[in-house]
Amino acid sequence: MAEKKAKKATETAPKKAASSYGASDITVLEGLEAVRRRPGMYIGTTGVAGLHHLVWEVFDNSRDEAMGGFCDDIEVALLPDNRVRVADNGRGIPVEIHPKTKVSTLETVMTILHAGGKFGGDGYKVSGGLHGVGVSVVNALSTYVKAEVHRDGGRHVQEYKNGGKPVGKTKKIGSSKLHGTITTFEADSSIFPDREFNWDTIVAHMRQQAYLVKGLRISIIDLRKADNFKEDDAFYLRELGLDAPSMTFYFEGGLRSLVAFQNRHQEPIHKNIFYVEKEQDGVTVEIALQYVDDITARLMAFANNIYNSEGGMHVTGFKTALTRSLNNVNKNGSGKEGDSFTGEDVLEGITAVISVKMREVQFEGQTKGKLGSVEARGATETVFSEAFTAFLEEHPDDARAIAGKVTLAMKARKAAKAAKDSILRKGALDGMTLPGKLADCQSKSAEESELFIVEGDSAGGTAKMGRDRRIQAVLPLRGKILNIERARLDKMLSSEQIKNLIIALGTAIGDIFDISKLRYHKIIIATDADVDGAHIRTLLLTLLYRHFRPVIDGGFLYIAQPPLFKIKKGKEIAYAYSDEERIKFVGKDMPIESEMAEVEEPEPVEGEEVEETKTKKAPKISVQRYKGLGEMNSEELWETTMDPARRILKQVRVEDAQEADQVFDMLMGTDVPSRKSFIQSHAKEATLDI
Ligand code: 0RA
Repeated sequence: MAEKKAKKATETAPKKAASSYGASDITVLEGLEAVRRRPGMYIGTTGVAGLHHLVWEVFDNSRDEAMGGFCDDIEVALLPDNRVRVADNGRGIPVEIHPKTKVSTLETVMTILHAGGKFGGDGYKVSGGLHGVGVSVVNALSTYVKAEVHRDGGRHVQEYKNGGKPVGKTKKIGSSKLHGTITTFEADSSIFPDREFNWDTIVAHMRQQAYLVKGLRISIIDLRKADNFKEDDAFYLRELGLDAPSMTFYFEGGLRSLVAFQNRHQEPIHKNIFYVEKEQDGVTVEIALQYVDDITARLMAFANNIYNSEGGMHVTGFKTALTRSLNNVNKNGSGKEGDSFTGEDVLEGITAVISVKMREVQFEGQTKGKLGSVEARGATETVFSEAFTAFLEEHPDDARAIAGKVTLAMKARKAAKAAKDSILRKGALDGMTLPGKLADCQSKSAEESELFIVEGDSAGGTAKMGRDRRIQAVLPLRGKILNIERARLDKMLSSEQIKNLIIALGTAIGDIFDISKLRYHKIIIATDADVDGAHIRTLLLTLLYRHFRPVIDGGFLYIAQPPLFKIKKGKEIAYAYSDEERIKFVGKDMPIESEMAEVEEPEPVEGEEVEETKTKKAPKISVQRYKGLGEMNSEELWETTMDPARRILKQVRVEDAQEADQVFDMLMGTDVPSRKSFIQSHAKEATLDI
C-alpha cells in the first residue's frame, strides 16, 4: 500500500510538499541538501559500502535504544525494490510537537542534521564518530522514507520524499497496544548507482552487533524475492510466516559468546572464559578472553560498537595490563628471576574482545579504524587489571594453564630468536638477491609496480609472456607452500617458496619487517579457479594475514579475477566471469566444450556476403571452460586478467583474510569434526571444479 503511494507521488512530484513548514524549512532543507551535495562527507562513499552504511545508521538508532535498556528485539528486513525496513520495540520516537521546531520530534529527528542529541531528549545517543551521523542523513539520501511510531496507545506515521521532504505532518492513523519504531527507506539511485544489498555483509554485521549487546534479539529477513509479500500490518514481518531466508541472533553471554564463537574450531587450553564489564571514569569497559592451543593472537576491539581494525587506546591499555598481571603471577609462582614475559609472549594464542563505551569517541588512523580517545586507555587498564588478577586467583586451574602457555611462548621466542639470528647471520635474507624464479619488472617505483603470484611454472611462463614488463613482475609458486599453522619464523625461513616470496616483497619478516620497503604496491594473487587454486589462495592469505598484516591493511593485496569461460559467437569473443554471466550470454542449454564428447571445428568463413547470411542463420557458438591460467595463451591472459585497463581485481580486506585464517584453522587445525563437515559441504564444489 505504502509502496504504491510512494511511486505515484514520485511520478507527479509536487514541487512543494504539503506540510506545515514555515520559515525554518529553508534551513532544514539546506542541511539535507548539503548532505546530498557531498554524501561522502557523511557516509564515506556512495559505493556499496556507503549503501550499507545507511542500514547501519538506521539500525544504530534502534540498537542505542536497546543499549539504554528500552528495547530487546530488532528486525531488519530487505524488501522488494531495494527498500530496507528496521523495526524495534523501543519507546518509539516522541511524536508531540517540539517547542523549538514547532513540528513533531519525529519530524525534527528525521529532517535536522545531528538533531538526535539536541532534540531527541537526554540520552538519545551514546554513539557518535564514524556512523552516528543521524538518521536525517539517511533521509537526505533516500527517495522515500516512512517512519512509523507505536507509542502511548497510538500508531503514528510520517513519510518523506525526494531527499527528506516531509509529506504532510506526523499523523495518528490508528491505535496500537505496541511500542516501538519502524523505519523504511529506499536509497536514492541517483546517489547510489549500485543498490544491491549484500545478505552476507548484513548477516555478519548483525551477528557482531548481537554479540556486542547481550540479550538483544536481532532478526534479519530477506523478502526481496518473497512471492506473496505485500506490505502488511505486521509489526515484525517475520511473523507473516512467508517463505524467505531469515536469521536470528541472540547471545545471552555477549562478548563471552563471541569469544566462544571465535574459538569454535580451536582447542582452548583452559575451561573458563574470562569476562568483565565495569564502568570506570565515564568509560564502560567490557572484555572477554580465552587462550587456545595456537600461536596467533586474535584481538578484536570496539568503541561504541564500532569495530576498530587498527586497535587504539583501549587495546594499548589492555596489553599493558595483561603483561603486568601475568608477570605478577609469574613472580609469585615458580618463574625464574629475570625471565619476564613480553607483550608478544602474553598475546600468543589469545582470543580477546575489548569493547568500550563512552560519550565522545575520537577515531584516527588511515581508515579511521583506531580509537584515539586517551581516557579509554586508563579505564581499560584499571578495569582489566583488577578483574583479571581476581580471575587468576579464583581459577587456579585456568591460571596454571595460562601461565604455562605463556612461559612456553617466552621460551619459544628465545629459541626462535637464537635460530633466526643465526639464520640471518648466515644470510638467509641477506643481500636481497632476488630469487631466480622471479621475473621482475623494469620500474623501480613501488607505487606503479605490480607482483603477480601465480600457481606453477606453466602459468608462470604464460604470465611472463603476457605481462607489461615495465611495471609487472611474476613470481611462480610451485605446489603447496609450507603449512604455516604452527611454523615459527625459523622454520618458515627454511622454506624456499616462502623465502622467495619474502625477498620478492622486499619487506623482510618478523622483528625486521618494514612495510616501507615493499617493492610492489599491488600484490596480486592469481591462482586457478579450482580446488587446488583455492587452497593455495587460502594459504597465501593466511601467511600474509599472520606475518605481513600491514600489506593487507595498506590495501596492497589483491586477488585476480580471471574469466571462467571463453565464449565464441562467430568471430566475436567474449569472456564470462561466472556461471550467471555465461548463461546470460548463451543461455543455460548451451553445452560447455570441455564437457562435450566432441567439438566441431568452426567452418572457415569466406567473403562478406557469405558471412552475413551465416550469422543471420545461426552464428557458431562455442563455450570453453578455463580450468587454470595455464590454459590461456599469453594474449588471452593479458586481455582478461593482467591488463590494468580491462582486468577486474578484488582488493583483499582484513575481513577476507580473517575468514581465510579461520578456514585455514579448520583445514589444518586440530578440530577434525568441523574439518570433515567443511570438506563434505564443499565436496560438490570440488567435483564441479568451480
Ligand atoms: C529519544 C527519546 C525517546 C525515544 C527515542 C529517542 C528513540 C529513538 C529511536 C530511533 C529508532 N528507534 C528509537 N526508539 C526510541 C523517548 C523518551 C521517552 O519516551 O521518554
